[in-house]
Amino acid sequence: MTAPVRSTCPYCGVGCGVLLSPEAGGGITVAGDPDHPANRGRLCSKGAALGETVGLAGRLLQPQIGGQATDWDTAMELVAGKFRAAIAEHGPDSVAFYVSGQMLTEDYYVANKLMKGFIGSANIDTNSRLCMASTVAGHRRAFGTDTVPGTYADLDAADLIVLVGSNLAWCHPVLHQRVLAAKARRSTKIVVVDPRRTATCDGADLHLPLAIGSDVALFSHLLVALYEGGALDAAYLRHVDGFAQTLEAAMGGTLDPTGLDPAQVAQFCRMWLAHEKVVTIFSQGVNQSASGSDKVNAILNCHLASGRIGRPGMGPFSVTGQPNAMGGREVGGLANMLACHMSLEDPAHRAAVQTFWDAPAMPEAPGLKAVEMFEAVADGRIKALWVMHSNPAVTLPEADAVRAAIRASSFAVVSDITAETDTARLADVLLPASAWSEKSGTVTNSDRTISRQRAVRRAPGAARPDWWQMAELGRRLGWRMAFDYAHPVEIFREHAALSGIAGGFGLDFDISGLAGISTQDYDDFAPQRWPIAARQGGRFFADGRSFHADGKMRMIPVRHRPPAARLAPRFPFRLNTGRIRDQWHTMTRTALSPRLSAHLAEPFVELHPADAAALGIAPDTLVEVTSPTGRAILRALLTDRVQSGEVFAPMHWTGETAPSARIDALVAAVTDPISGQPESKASVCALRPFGAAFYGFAVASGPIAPDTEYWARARSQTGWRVELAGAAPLADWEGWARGLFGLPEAAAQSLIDADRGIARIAFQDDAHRLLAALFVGPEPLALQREHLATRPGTEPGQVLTGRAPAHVPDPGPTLCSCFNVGVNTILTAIEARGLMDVAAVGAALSAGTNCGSCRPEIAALLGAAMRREAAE
Ligand SMILES: Nc1nc2c(c(=O)[nH]1)N[C@H]1C(S)=C(S)[C@@H](COP(=O)(O)OP(=O)(O)OC[C@H]3O[C@@H](n4cnc5c(=O)[nH]c(N)nc54)[C@H](O)[C@@H]3O)O[C@H]1N2
Ligand SMILES: Nc1nc2c(c(=O)[nH]1)N[C@H]1C(S)=C(S)[C@@H](COP(=O)(O)OP(=O)(O)OC[C@H]3O[C@@H](n4cnc5c(=O)[nH]c(N)nc54)[C@H](O)[C@@H]3O)O[C@H]1N2
Ligand code: SF4
Ligand SMILES: [Mo]
Repeated sequence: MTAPVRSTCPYCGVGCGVLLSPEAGGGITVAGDPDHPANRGRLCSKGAALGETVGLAGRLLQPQIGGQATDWDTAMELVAGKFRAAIAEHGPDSVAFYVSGQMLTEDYYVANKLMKGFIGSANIDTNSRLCMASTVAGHRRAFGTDTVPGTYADLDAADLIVLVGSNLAWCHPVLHQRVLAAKARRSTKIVVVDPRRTATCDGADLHLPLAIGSDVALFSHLLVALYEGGALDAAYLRHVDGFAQTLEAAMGGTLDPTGLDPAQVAQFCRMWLAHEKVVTIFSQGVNQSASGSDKVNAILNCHLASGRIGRPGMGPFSVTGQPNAMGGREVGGLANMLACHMSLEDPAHRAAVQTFWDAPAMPEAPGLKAVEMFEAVADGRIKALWVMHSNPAVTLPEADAVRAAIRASSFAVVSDITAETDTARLADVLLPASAWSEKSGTVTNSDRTISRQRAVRRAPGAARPDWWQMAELGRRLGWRMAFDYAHPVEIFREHAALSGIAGGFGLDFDISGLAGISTQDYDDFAPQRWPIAARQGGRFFADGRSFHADGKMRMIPVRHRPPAARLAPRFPFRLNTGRIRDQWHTMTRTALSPRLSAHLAEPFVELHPADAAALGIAPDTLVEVTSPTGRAILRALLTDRVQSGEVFAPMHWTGETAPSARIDALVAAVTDPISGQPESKASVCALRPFGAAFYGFAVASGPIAPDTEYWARARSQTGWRVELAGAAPLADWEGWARGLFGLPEAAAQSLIDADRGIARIAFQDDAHRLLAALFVGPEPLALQREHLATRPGTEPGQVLTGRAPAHVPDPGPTLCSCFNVGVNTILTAIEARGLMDVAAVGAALSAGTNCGSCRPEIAALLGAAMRREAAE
C-alpha cells in the first residue's frame, strides 16, 4: 500500500489536516492527520464523511453553452469574446467576477490579478463579503491592517473564552473540542453570547441570550465595567488613540437594547475582571449585521483598553468560516483591497503592484461589493459576469431577485463542480471545475497557517482547475505572458514575491521567504503560520504597534444601532439564520452523504412555543414565513432555545433540495455602511400556519420532485427520502404516486381511505423488491422514517404500517453520524442502562467517541433525561 497523501479539509476555516488514501474503485479513505497543528488527527462529522462526497454523482463533466455540452476551446472563445466586447464597448467596469473564500490561494491570486491589473477594474468581490467583511473593516480601523492577532494555542492557555455570535460546536467543531479540552484540563470558563441557546451552550458556564443585534450595547457596558473595575492597562493605552471618546460613547449607552438580566451581565463583567487571559471568539452573529463593523470594534475596544491582546491566552479571535477565507484576504480578493494587505486607494501601493505585474491598467477606486454587484447585474450595468465557486442565487440576500437578475443578465459564466445548482441553472456558459482531491494549491486557516491541498486523482471528464480557467481568460484577452502559468507553484512563487513588496512597505503579510520555493518543496510543504519569520509566537500586537501610519492602535467610539429592518405589525418577528451541524452551505457536497443528511433531514424554523400557541401553529406542522421580499414554507420546530419574538431558520436548502425553503429570499439586502456586509441575521418576518390539505412522506430509489407546494428531499442509504405537503387535496392518490415515481406499471399494494384523507401505497418490482412508497395523511405523519428509508430494494413486507417490526428498534434521527447512532437508540440506552454522562454513552454505544461533533447533543439528551427523572 502506498502512503496516504496529506491534504486539508475543504470545509471550515479550522483547516484540519487530512490523510487521503485513494481506493481501487475510485473512492478515497479520509482520516485526520495526526501531525497537522490545526487538528492533531481530529475531524468533525463533515470531515469524517468526506469520502462519501467525492463520487461522480451530480458532477459537471463538460463545458456547456446554453445547456448544450461543448469543448473548452469553444466555451472559452465565447467567454473571452463577450468579456472583450463588453470592455471595448462599455469600459472595464462593465464586467465583474464574483468569487469565493473556498477557492485556493492560487485560484484567487489569478482572478484578482486579471481583474485588477489587466482588465483594469476592481469589480471582483467574493462571498467573503457575506462572511468576513465586517471583521476586515474592524481590524483595519483598529490595527491599520486586517490581521487576526492570535493563534489556536491561545485557546489552550486562556482562562476565559467568550464566544460571541459563534455556534462553534457545530461550525468549528474541532476547535470547540479544543476549547472543551482546555476547560477539562484547566477549568477555563466559557461564556456564550448568542440570542439562541445553541449546542455551543452545553458545557458553557454562562449563556447571555441577548436580543438580536445588541452586541454593541453589551460590549460598551463591558468597557465601562473594565474601566470602573480598574482593569484598564495604562501602559498599553499609551499606544492607543481614541480611548477617551470611546469610553464616553460607551458611557452614553445602556444595557436596555440587550434585554439581558442585569445580574447575568454583572456576572459576565466579573468574569472579565477576574481573568486576564481572555479570548473572545466571534463569528457571524457579529459580522452579519448592519452594525457589524461597530460590533467588531466594540469587542476590540475591550481587548485594547485592557491590553489583552497578542500575549499567550488572550486576544480577540475572529474565526474564519471558509477554508480559505484568510487566503482570500491575503491575495486581496475583496473589491476594496489590492493584494498582500496593500491598499487599492494608496497610490504608492498601486504603483508598486502595477510595476510588479507589469500591468496595463489599475483601478483607483474600490469596485462593487457583492450586494451592489448583483444590483448592477440587475440594472444592466454589468454586461458580463463570472461566478466561481459560489452559489449566489441561494446565499445572497433577496435571493429571488438575485436569481432573476442573473437569469436576465446579458452574459453569465458559472464555474462549478456540480451540474445542477440554483446558480448553475442560470448560466449562459457553465464550466466544469476540478474538485477538492483533484486539484493542488494552498489555503490559509483561521490562525494564519498555510497548508496544502493536494490532488490524489485525476479530474473527471473535462474538468479543469479554477486557476487554469481564469488564466485561460487572461491569455485569450491578450495577456499571454502575464498568465502563462503551467503549475500552481508558479503562481504561489509570484504571490510570495509580491508579498515581499508589501513587506517593504512595512506591512505584516510577508511570505517572501517562500518566493523561491522549488516545486519539490512546494509538493512537500508542511503547514506554516505567517509571519514566516516567527515573532512573538506567531502573535501580533503585544507591543502595541499597529500598522496605521502613526503606529498607534485605535479604539473606535461606537453606539448601539438597532437592526436596519424595523419590526412592524405586519412583520412582528426577527428572522435569524445560520447553520446546522452536518450541512455545508448550499449542500452541493454534504448532501451527497446519507449519514450527514440524516441529522436534520428537512428545513425548519425554530420558534418559541408561546409564539406558536398564539399563532395556532402545532408542532411538526408546516409554517408559512413571509418577509417584505419573499416567502418560505418550513417545518415548525417548537423550542425554547429561541426567544419569543425571534425565529431561526437554516440557510442550507435550495431549489434543488427544498424549493420553498430558500431562506435568503426573505432576507433584506441591507448592509453595514462600512463593510458592505449584509445583515443576514436580523430581517423581519411574519408567520402563519401553512394550510396543508395533506402531509406526505415518500421513499424512492431516485431523486423525485413532487409538484406540491412543499417538498424537501434528502439522500438515504438506499435512495431518497422526501417530505411533502399540498394545499389542495388530490383525487387519485395511486395515479398521482405512479406519476411521481415514474412507475406506471409496477405492482402496488395500497391502503386508501379517501374520506379520512389517508393513503399508503407501496410499489414493487417483479422480484418483490420495494421500489418506492408514499404515505399521506391529513396531519403531520408519525412514521418511523429512518426505518422506512432503509427499505427500498428489500422485501416490502409490512412497509405500509410505516413502522419497523417490533423486533427491529427504530433508531430515530441520526445524532452520531460517525457510528450512525440515532436519538432513540441513545435515549433508550440512557434509560435502560442508567447512563449518566457522555463518556458512559460513548462506552455503551460508541456514539460521540470519534469526531465528537455530537457530544453537545448527547449531553443535552442526558440533561433532558435527568430533568424528566427529577420531575417524576
Ligand atoms: N456545519 C457547518 N459548519 C460551517 C459552515 C456550514 O455551512 N456548516 N460554514 C462555515 C462558514 S463559511 C462560516 S462563516 C462559519 C459560521 O459560523 P457561525 O458564525 O458560528 O455560524 P452561524 O450559524 O451562521 O451563526 C452563529 C450564531 O450567531 C447567532 N446570532 C444571530 N444574531 C446574533 C446577534 O445579533 N448577536 C450575537 N451575539 N449572535 C447572533 C445565531 O443565533 C447563531 O447561533 O461556519 C463555518 N462552518
Ligand atoms: N441567510 C444567510 N445567508 C448566508 C449566510 C447566513 O448565515 N445566513 N452566510 C453567508 C456566508 S458566511 C457564506 S460563506 C456564504 C456561502 O455561500 P456560497 O459560497 O454561495 O455557498 P456554497 O454552497 O459554499 O457554494 C459553493 C459552490 O461552489 C461549488 N464548488 C465546490 N467545489 C468547487 C471547486 O473546486 N471549484 C468551483 N468552481 N466550484 C466548486 C459548489 O458545488 C457550490 O455550488 O453564504 C452566505 N449567506
Ligand atoms: S472542523 Fe470539520 S469541517 Fe472544519 S476543517 Fe475540521 S474536519 Fe473540516
Ligand atoms: Mo462564511
